[in-house]
Amino acid sequence: MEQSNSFVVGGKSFMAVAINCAAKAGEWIASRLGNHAKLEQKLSAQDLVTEVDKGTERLIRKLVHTHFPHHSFLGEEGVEPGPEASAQALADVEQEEYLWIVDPIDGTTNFVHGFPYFSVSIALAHKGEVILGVIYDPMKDELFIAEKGKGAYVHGKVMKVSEESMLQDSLIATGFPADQQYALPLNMKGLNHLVPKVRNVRVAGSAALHLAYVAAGRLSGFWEIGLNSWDLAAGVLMVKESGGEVTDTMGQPYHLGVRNVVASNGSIHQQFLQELASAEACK
Ligand code: 2AM
Ligand code: CA
Repeated sequence: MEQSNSFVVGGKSFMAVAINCAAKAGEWIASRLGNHAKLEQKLSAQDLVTEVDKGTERLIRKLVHTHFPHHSFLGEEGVEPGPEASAQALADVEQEEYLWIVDPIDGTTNFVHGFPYFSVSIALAHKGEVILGVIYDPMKDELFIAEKGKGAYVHGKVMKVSEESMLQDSLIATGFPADQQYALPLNMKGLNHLVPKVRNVRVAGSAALHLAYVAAGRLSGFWEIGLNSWDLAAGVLMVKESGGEVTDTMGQPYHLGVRNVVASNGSIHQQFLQELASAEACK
């Protein structure tokens, strides 16, 4: 891929470092599948972390700081569980010049159960705007990349969103949030309403990979309530650079603080938002 000179520091481009991080992290994660020693619950039995999540985040942080020692870093495992802590951690660094936003394993529940659908998600934001995203699926050895203004690629092939123009022809995805007070009931309302209106719904367990699949045209759309910046940042850029649309569930533009997201091929976006609104499943 062509690199702009402004993206090159000390000979290594941001994208080269991001890809290197994702590949190394993915290799390490795959080697520990079915072989992780320690499992901890965060907020609930649905909210898990292993020593592999933590080790992978350390690996990525170290590699990023080797090349870019002055860049800021926001990773899931460096933040206390819960939406308030996430919002505060983001607010603390959001306006930094360069901020790496990392989810070392997106889909930890799948990783723990040996269900082969999880990913490494790495984004780079410049003054609050995402300029680069890399998502790596180590089980399929699939690398999805996007650079702002330069398109999105899976293994070197240009990605393009799907062409469905009606919800009834659409395959969409969502996730069941761990937060059972607020996020889960809202998502269930949307799910109940949407299932009969779309071709089908998939709930595969990694928000980042769902977004990469929307970008690749394998899913027509995705929505979920209660996500964090590290689940979304890389995948959102990917969807946009593949010709799709991303907003919050109220139809407002995406920014790093968005937790309730709707991503689609663009053609179904308004209908998707309208159905969520009529289900009162937006907020
Ligand atoms: P994770 O595996 O990195 O935690 C599945 O619905 C999606 O929700 C996954 O991307 C998962 O990311 C994320 N997720 C799981 N627990 C969560 C929590 N407590 N808060 C926010 N997102 C969560
Ligand atoms: Ca994670």
